Amino acid sequence: MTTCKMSDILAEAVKGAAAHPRPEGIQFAYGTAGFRDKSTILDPVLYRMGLLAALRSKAKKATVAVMITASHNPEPDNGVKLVDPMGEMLEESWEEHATDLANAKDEDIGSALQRIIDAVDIDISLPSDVFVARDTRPSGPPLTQALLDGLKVMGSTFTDFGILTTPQLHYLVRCHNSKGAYGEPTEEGYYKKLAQAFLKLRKDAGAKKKYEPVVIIDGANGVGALKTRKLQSHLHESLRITVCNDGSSGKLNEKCGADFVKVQQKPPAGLEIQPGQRCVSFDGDADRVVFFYVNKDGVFNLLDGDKISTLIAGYLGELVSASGLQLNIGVVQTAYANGSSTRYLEDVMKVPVSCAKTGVKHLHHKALEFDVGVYFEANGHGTVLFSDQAEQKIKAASQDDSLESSKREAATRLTLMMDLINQTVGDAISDFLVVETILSTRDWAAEDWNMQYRDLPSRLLKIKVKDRTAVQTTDAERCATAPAGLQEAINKLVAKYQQGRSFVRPSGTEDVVRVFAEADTQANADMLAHEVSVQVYQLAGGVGDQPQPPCAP
Ligand code: NG1
Ligand code: ZN
Repeated sequence: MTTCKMSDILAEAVKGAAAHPRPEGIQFAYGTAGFRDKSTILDPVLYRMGLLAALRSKAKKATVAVMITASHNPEPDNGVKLVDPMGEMLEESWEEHATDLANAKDEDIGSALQRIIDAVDIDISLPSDVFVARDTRPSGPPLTQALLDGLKVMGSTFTDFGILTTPQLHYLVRCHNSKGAYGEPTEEGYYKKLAQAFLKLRKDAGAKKKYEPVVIIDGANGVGALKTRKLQSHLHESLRITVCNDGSSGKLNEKCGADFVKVQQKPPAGLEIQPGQRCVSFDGDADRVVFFYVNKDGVFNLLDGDKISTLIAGYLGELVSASGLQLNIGVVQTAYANGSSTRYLEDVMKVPVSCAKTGVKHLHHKALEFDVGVYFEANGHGTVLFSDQAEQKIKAASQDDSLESSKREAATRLTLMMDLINQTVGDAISDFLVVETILSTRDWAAEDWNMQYRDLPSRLLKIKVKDRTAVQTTDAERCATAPAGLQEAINKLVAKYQQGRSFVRPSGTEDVVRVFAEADTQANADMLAHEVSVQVYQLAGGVGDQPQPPCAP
């Protein structure tokens, strides 16, 4: 940087805004997934996030990262989120700074930056460094340019990694800031770290009766498909992967991808599936994953985030017991977790379960309370966190020659699982390899995994209202505190149904109120969701036509 005089930098930032003018009348908000909107209006937001990322880097005295993606949203959308030095989501208190800066008028950018500098007490003369990546959306390159313009104005150094999955960028920034302790800070380093752990965990696998090392991946026509192809050469012949929806013809997230499969409860377009064939769907930036198969009667079976966390918690729990280490394992879910999964974890597996608010940062935070914290949203976003102390104990046990070999062996497998798991954030590629490892070790087909517990039928609906903030909640979103009377109405409806459960909350990413219901049969879950929707519509200012009852099957 040629000068570090604050007034010069602020004046440059205002001048630079001329090339990235902010449209009148739009309010942006940094929500659970950063900023997300139609890509055509995001240019000024990206410029400002360049300015902000430089400040964040100065404040943390470390490299931070910026990911340009709208995940599972349709292709014309895009978005941006900041990543903190150890690969965590941006600290919550900075979300407000991001929103303020994004909404400042062009000429007020200087004072908006000044407010942040004063509030956080940032030494502007410090250097800043930012890692940048994007998904495959066509709007990615121009939006990257706007971001880089913001970084350049601040005199920040940066590395533009081009197209990466979201979790790859989280991995890279953590490797870089931990000086390689977390892994080699390159894309190749990511594949090598995962593949080495995966191959070692497979080495002693004996002959299999049920598990077949053959899988079809639905890449959502996005970055996950490209990166899985790169990973494949590192896996040698250990796993035969067919990548479908690889972006060569279809559109990103259109009738495919993890969100489509979870919400529609059906296979994506573009896959030819044999009965029992294990299939995997990634989302548009490859931080979510769900598995599914179609049985011999043609019935679709989904193995979502709840099934994944149950599988992982069960296996890690066995390894911890076998190692003789005293470590507590817990699972973190949201209210969207299927009730059967919570009951199975608590009553059968005897694993403590915590419920967090929607949004991975809330789950991540709660998972830190355990030595080994497994967290997943039902939609397939999740990972496992090992506390520093757990990590040290596990590593020490794996090298302790005085331990019985079975204990040492279990600890060694745990160290390999730690390498295979991307602890920075939910990672479709890493989670996929973790699941494959466990299924192979257990010699399970998808059907065996699915039989652990039977999901309760559920329904997720969305209702448009005048102002979604009219709905407020407490108790990890399971209880509505506003509008008046809504929770009482929900309680009455729920009481009519066997195994009924329902809750409502305002979405953090769309202008809607979400309604969730589950019950003993699909028809009852559908009816309960409908009846609750009508209450939301009537009490919370619904717009458009009143919700219609579900059609009879
Ligand atoms: P909202 O729109 O707040 O429900 C959705 C998902 C979250 C999370 C975020 C971020 C559901 C019901 N909600 O949030 O779990 O993944 O998007 O992408 O799946
Ligand atoms: Zn995603």
